[in-house]
Order: sequence, then C-alpha cells, then structure tokens
Amino acid sequence: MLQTPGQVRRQWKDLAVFGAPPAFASPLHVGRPNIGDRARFLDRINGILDRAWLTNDGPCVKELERRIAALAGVKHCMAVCNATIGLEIAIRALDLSGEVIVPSFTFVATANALHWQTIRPVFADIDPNTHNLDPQAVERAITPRTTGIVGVHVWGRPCAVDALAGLARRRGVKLLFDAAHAFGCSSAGRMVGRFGDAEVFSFHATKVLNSFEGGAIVTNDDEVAHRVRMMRNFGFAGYDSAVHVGVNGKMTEVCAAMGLTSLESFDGFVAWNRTNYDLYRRELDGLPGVSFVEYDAAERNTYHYVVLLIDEAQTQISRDRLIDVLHAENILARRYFYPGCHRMEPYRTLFPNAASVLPATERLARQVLSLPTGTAIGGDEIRTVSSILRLAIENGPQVSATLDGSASVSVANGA
Ligand code: T4K
Repeated sequence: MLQTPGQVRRQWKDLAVFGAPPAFASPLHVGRPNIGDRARFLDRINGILDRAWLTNDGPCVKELERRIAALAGVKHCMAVCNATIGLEIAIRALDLSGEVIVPSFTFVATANALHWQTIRPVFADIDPNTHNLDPQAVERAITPRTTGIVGVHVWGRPCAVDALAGLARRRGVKLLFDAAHAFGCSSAGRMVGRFGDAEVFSFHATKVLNSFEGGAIVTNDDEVAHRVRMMRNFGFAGYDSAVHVGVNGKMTEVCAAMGLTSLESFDGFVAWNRTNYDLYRRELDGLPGVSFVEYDAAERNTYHYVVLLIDEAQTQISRDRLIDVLHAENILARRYFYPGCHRMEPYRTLFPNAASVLPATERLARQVLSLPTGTAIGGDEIRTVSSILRLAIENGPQVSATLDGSASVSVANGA
C-alpha cells in the first residue's frame, strides 16, 4: 500500500527538523517488503496445512529450489532459513579456516559468519567505483594462513568475478560470494549464482525477493552441494546416520510459499523499482555534490537500492545532517554500510589498525545515503522526499549552521 504523498516544504525553515510536523504521518522505510499476490500465497498456505508437511524439504521448498536454480542458471540450489546461516554453512562446506578475506563495506553478517566459526576475517579495501572488493587489495592481504575469499555483490552490482576467480585459482584458495543483494542480477550476461565455488542469496523481508526470512546456497559443484545438503540438516545422510557435523538451516514451507509467490511478481517488483530509481534521478538531477550509485543498463539489475553519495565539500551539509533532516520528516533513510564492519564490535577491538588499509571503505562509509524505495513507495512520495533533499542541499550552509547551533537535533545512530 502506498504511503500518503507527504507535505511539500516551501522554505528551508519549514523543515520538520526545525519544529514543523513531519512531511509523512507514518515512516517511509528503506526496507518495506514487496508483497506479491495474497490469494496465491493463501492458497499455498492452505495446501501446506492440508498436506501437514511443514518443513524438511517439503514440496514448496523443492519447487522454490528448482525455480531459483533455473533462474540463476546453476546446477544446485539449497534453500536455507536465512542468508547468514547460509553463509555459515557454505563456509563449512568449503572447509574454510584460518584467515578469509572479506570487504568491511558490507552488512556485518558477512564478517560474523566467519568469526562465529573462529575464522579470522581479514578486511580488504574496495574499489571506489564498484564498491566491491578490489582484487589488488585482496592479493595484498593473502598470507600463508588464507584459505578463502568472500566477495560481496554490493547493491547487486557483481564483484570483479573473473579477476577474483583467477586470483583464487592462482593462490589455491576458495572463492565464495555473498550474493545477498544480487538475486536476479547479471555480470557480462551471466546470472549471479554460478560464480566462485558457491554463492549465497538472501530472501529476507527487506530484499527484492522475500520469503519472510530465507536464503539459498547455489553452486555448480556436486560435492559442495552434497555437503551443504547434509550440513543444513544436522549432518544426516539418511535416517539415524549423521555423517558430518551439521546445523538446522532448513527453510520452512511457509517461507518457501512466500518465496514462490514473490517470484511470480518478481518482474513487476523490478519494473516498479526501476521507475522509482529513474524518478529519483530526474528529481535530484543537477544537485551539486549528489551522485547516484548507477546500474549497468546492459546487465540484469533489480534497482532495489537507491543509494546517493554525498560529497560534503560541495553540498556544504554533511550526510549525517541530511539524515537528521530526513528522519525528522519520517523518511527513514539509512547509512548502509556505515561505519564498516571494521568499526563495529568485535572487529574494532580485535583489529584496531584495520582502517589503515581501508581508505576507500572509510571514505565511502561517510558518503552513502540509502533512500526508501520498493513497491511501498511511488511517485508522490519520491517527489516529496526529493524536494526535501533539494531544499536542504540548496540551503546547505544555512541548514547546517542552524542545526549546529540547535540542541534539539537527534544525531542518527543506526546504520
Ligand atoms: N550479507 C549482506 C550483504 C546483507 O545485506 C545481509 C542482510 C546478509 C548478508 C544477511 O542476510 P539475512 O541473514 O538477513 O538473510 C536489514 C536486514 O535485516 C538484513 O537482511 C539486510 N542484509 C540489511 C542490509 O538490512 P537492518 O537491521 O538494518 O534493518 P531491518 O531488518 O530492521 O529493516 C529495515 C527497515 O525495513 C525497518 O526499519 C522496517 C522495515 N521492515 C523490516 C522488516 C523486517 C518492514 O517494513 N517490514 C519487515 O518485515 O537489516
């Protein structure tokens, strides 16, 4: 359901951050779930209840796995309860240990999936143009203890998959991709899902395709797939026979039913996102100091993230002050992925000098501003959000100075 269009502001002094009522009566979130056809979903739920088969490789899970594998063009798909557990299982299935190279510019789940298993995440810097791992920085971080690389396709824009694959092969380490953002995206015409030794999708509520909570491990490697299947189910290879240490990473039938229903509307979600993205670009066009994360029109993208980069030297108002302005209007823009994993616990304490090799990560984390999008947001909301941003930036020095002198401003604390 769309939000109310929101109040239009005429002058910068009318902004809610200075005391006016918020432009939106209810919050505009970055991560509102896309909801597909309710009747189809409820039909599926009835089927699940009639069959009394609620989890453990039920028919909805199997159908979802088949369809994800076909869409990603990959041999094996194993659905899991969420991408974090999916990463942990894939890391085990690939026998990673010792040190593994990861970006710090990612959701903290990527690093946690390693550290949780007593593997040391070694943070490597990103390419400032792609926001993904810089293969040269990865190469510099490799030591005799390195067993793998985990690349993250941030915003759904694929990593330098071929360079990383070449590097992994040359240095004899495994390559895993955190593809939490990248279901439905492609690199040089190849769908994400088939790269490295395995990839992991997220179908969390906030992702373009959601199954409430959920994810999938995909791979073309028969042995890896076999190990993942066992590890996802306590290590069982059959009744009474656990042949490996394992965990419970299974997806439930209800989640798979939501995933299947979301898949049926997936093209519509992507088209909606594209329209939103294009409108934001038009509305914010020409604003000094504001640039967009761009998507390659020759590739498949989901346009699920509308991310601005704020160059404070030009806007003369900081990214964090803009967040204050937006939050006061009930526009809950986010700073994904501020401040970078290396500045979050336990990594900040474990690796106090990590920032010295992460200049691009540090710079980007100060600039990113993610705007609300998805099917909960339409043209009216986007025009209002954009006009507020435009007002704040076109009057950047005044807004900033007035906020600096005001005790009532709440500094945004979240990511
Ligand atoms: N790797 C990467 C690169 C990731 O980005 C993520 C997850 C993972 C791995 C791990 O995947 P999962 O284990 O989650 O499958 C959110 C999501 O919870 C998280 O899944 C996502 N990345 C991350 C980027 O964002 P939070 O804590 O910042 O936001 P959250 O969950 O509170 O949701 C944001 C807003 O969305 C809320 O303020 C309200 C709205 N919302 C949220 C939910 C869950 C709704 O309107 N309805 C809802 O049901 O992490």
